[in-house]
Amino acid sequence: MNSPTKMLSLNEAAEHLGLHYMTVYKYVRSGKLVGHKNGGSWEVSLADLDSLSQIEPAPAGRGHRSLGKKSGLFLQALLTGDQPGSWSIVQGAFDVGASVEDVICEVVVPALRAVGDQWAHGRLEVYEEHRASSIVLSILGRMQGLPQRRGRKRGSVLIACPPLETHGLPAAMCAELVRSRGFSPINLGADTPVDTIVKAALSTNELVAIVLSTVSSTSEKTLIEVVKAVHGSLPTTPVMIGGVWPDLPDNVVSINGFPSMLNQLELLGESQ
Ligand code: B12
Repeated sequence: MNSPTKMLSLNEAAEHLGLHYMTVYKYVRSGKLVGHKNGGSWEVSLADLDSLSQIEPAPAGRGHRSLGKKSGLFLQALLTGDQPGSWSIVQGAFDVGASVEDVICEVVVPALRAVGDQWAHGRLEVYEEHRASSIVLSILGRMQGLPQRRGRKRGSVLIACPPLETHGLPAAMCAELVRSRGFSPINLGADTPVDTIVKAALSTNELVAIVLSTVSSTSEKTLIEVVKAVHGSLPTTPVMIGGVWPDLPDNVVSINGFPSMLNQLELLGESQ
């Protein structure tokens, strides 16, 4: 005999998914989740909840198989502007042993890419993308309060977006990744003038490297200008640039992906 379908109230469903009540309510109102009226209240079936949380399957990843599922939930929370729910998904990932790197690379970045794709296909309003970005920024801020790696500090990493690059989020992600490995990040953020990057580098003690933060639309010409200016004043300081750019000078370390950035920094940290 089939066991009867277990029904949950929206509060119970929100707790089950680690989301805010309003997020689950919006799922029901928008038809994303089938709701059933029981008296005056909505209920949803546990089976439907479990299939909802399997949307957005895991990217090929290392270890934490549940993180792809969390990325899907995180995306839904971002899209509904559910800040507490977004943090509770991230917190849940830390609770099952995920690292800052796992969370950023396997939960946050795939969700942001999906936000970008949905915006590009006209399925998201600009305000929804801005709201999602500001939630991610607040989450990265909360990560600063996590217990820090013990042991001696491993030097500083200067992070900046080149002039005109307004996508500051990857730079903020770099800062938390670098911090999680025991380096001290100095993040100058979006659209940083070239001479400011050079001045900041000259005044930083124990500078291990400069990371120029990019997205796919960053101007390569501007990146080259920054590299020239930095190497004019600090010829031996390693400059790392995120992404694959065909025309960069040979003395630049090209880093394809955050794990590659961390590996390169580990090598530089050891050689100092
Ligand atoms: C959030 C966001 C915004 C926010 C920025 C908030 C902030 N403070 O950063 C807002 C809403 C403001 C915004 C604005 C714009 N955005 Co926007 N944005 C995004 C979004 C959704 C996420 C960016 C992000 O943080 N990604 C996380 C990074 C880590 O992932 P990634 O970019 O996919 O990966 C690259 C990097 O990882 C890099 N990389 C590789 N290795 C390494 C290593 C390191 C260390 C680093 C740092 C990087 C790196 O290479 C990867 C591939 O290129 C992306 C979508 C996306 N796919 O990313 C669009 C996206 C970058 N934006 C885009 C566009 C077009 C814009 C606007 C021009 C839109 C407009 N017409 O107004 C404006 C820019 C205005 C301006 N004057 O500059 C496009 C760029 C398309 C292109 N190639 O030309 C994207 C890809 C969206 C899309 N699918 O079309 N955006």
